[in-house]
Amino acid sequence: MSLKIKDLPIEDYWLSGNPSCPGCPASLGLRLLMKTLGPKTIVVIPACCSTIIQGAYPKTSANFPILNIAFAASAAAASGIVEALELKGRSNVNVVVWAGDGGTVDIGLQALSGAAERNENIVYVCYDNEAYMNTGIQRSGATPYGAWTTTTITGKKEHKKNLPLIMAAHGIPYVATASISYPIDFITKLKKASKIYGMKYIHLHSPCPTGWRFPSSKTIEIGRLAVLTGTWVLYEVENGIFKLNPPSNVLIDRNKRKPVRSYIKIQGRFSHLTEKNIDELQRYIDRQWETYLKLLSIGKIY
Ligand SMILES: Cc1ncc(C[n+]2csc(CCOP(=O)(O)OP(=O)(O)O)c2C)c(N)n1
Ligand SMILES: [Mg+2]
Repeated sequence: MSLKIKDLPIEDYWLSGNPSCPGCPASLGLRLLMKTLGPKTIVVIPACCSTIIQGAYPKTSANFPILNIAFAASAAAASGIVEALELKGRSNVNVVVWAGDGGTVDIGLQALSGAAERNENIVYVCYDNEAYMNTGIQRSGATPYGAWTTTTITGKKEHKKNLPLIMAAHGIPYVATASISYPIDFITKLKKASKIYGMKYIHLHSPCPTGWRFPSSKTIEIGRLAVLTGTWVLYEVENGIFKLNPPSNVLIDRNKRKPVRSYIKIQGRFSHLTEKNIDELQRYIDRQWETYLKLLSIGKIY
């Protein structure tokens, strides 16, 4: 039977009244994560918006243990916690990394790759708001082509780095993509990941009203459009088996995908795009889908 939101406990470990921006996907994601995994969870958070929205010492919005760590070091720090818990014979504690895209696809990548290669028993969640938001909306390796940021004022020239597939190339037991706009899918993947031994990687697409320049009431709508246009694809790679998840599984047929225009037209960060830029973005999405269709046809990719 599939999970429902009402199956989640009433308890909140990520407390209300925290200083996140209205419509913040990081705050929503962390709240869902803690409701799903429960209080026997240690969360490692590198420098990012989530460190700020915890609040200033001695007050905090987090009613669970957090290790705030240097930007590049979260997967290494989590590896250390896992080893210490194993030495103490404590096997019932989830060790989770909750990191932004900058802290994952750029600066934290070597620590993450090392932990993946060692198959450390960690759930690593990257909440991807597609820029370095905390320090003022600078571009990251996860920023999409064409997007305005304060360091790409005429639009980014390069496409987004495909980190979930890079993680799959490590051959780890579980890789999944998720979206803040599909909470049941995210929660189901988190639950599954917490029961698997070894390295688990979940990449959570997280539309940011402040950085993407859209009204704070539209976070969920924009995340849905990312998926329905095929710009963000929901899938899992479980023990090497590649599988598309709903609703991405019905978007195999290109005609069922909405045009990328319907996703970008409501975001200020794309307002300067020319027709040529939009075509380039659409072609990139179509090329990505060709890759996913090939992976689907192979089935077991490692
Ligand atoms: C080595 C190092 N370089 C730069 C910084 C400054 N810094 C802190 S948070 C941050 C941005 C983090 O971006 P991301 O990981 O995407 O998380 P977000 O802020 O978007 O939530 C930067 C550049 C730092 N703390 N340490
Ligand atoms: Mg970010």
